[in-house]
Amino acid sequence: MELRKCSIYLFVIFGFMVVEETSALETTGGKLDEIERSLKKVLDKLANLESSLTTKVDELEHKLIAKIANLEEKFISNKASEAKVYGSCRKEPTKVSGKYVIQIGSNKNVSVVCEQTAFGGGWIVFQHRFNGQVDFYRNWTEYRNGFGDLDGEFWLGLEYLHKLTWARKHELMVEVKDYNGNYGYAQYDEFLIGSEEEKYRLKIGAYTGTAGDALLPHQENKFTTMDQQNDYREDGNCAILSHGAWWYSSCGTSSLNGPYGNTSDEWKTMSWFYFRFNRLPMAYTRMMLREVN
Ligand SMILES: [Ca+2]
Repeated sequence: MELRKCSIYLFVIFGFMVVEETSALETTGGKLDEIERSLKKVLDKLANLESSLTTKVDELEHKLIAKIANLEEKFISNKASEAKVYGSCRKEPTKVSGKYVIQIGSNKNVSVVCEQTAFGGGWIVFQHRFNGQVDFYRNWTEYRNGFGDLDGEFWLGLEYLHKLTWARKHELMVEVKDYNGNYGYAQYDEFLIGSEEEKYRLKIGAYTGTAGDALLPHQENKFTTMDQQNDYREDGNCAILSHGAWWYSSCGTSSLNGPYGNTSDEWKTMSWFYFRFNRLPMAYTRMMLREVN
């Protein structure tokens, strides 16, 4: 009897425990459900974030690629414009007169002044005088290599004239203006300068213009400087007699590298005889060459 009672008690106690345990489990299950829902919400949010981040990253990537392509293009075009050096003022596409770098001879880049508008443009200026600030009484080496200031008065150099005119056919333009403001020009349809061995011999074509053909008596003459006499005068050096440097004959009808200044001493002038049939000085001279097609 006692044992039976005991068994009942135990059974009841066990029953209680089972009930309690089940309800606890039920509570835990609810919580788990809640946690699961929260987790799902978090995961959903993460998925949203991931997709919007992916979109943003894609957008940025596209922008970056476009920027890099743009920069690359700019860099290439800058490099191309920097590297683009033409063989003459005529080939230079910019039609503004001024200083340019052109290629003369085998890959030599030289700064020159281009006249890009007067007489149709495309002219390389090789002599320019207008204020007397540069001394033109110079030796052979200086006339060969050039001297002066491209922003002012200058002589480009015989070696460049030789290289240019031997590579391609050129024409010549000479401009003069006297101290009364009278202006004239002389154009020659061919201009060819020999090598240094040939003493930079002058060859000119047919003349047209308003200044007179004062180079005609200098046709085929060699260049003469104070230290290198290649003229035909027997009693002296025309470069020294004229204080200049030119394709002197004996000594001839022009000397545009003579001394600058308004003087009545006909031997000491920048002269162009056939302009006014005298050797009176010029206040302005400009000599230019242009390649011919
Ligand atoms: Ca002589």
